[in-house]
Amino acid sequence: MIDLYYCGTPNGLKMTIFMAEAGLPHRIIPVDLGKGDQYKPEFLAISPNNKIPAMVDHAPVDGGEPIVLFESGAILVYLADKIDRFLPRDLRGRNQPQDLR
Ligand SMILES: N[C@@H](CCC(=O)N[C@@H](CS)C(=O)NCC(=O)O)C(=O)O
Repeated sequence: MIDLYYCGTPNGLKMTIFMAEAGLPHRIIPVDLGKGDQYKPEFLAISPNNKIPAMVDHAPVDGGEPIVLFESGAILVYLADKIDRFLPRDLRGRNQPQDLR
């Protein structure tokens, strides 16, 4: 299971859109930015820059200890890699714009 530390801001919504597209089971852990939840020690232990989104993957593909990540870009790359979708493996597919015509 993936714990997603979330608030309904654009950076939070990136995550829920990705989760829906990927069909990844996850649990939302609400972080109320208006109330200052992002400064609580338990959240800072996961996201030291006091920002959402952050996540804990309790079932990483290597079967090892949970993976803790913050920063939306890093999380998106991690999740795409985890499910082997949305992120081409080859150098040019991954780094050059695709012709979508
Ligand atoms: N570069 C970060 C930006 C994250 C970010 O700015 N998160 C905002 C909400 S959209 C936040 O948590 N702000 C709380 C704060 O700065 O106290 C990312 O892409 O994840």
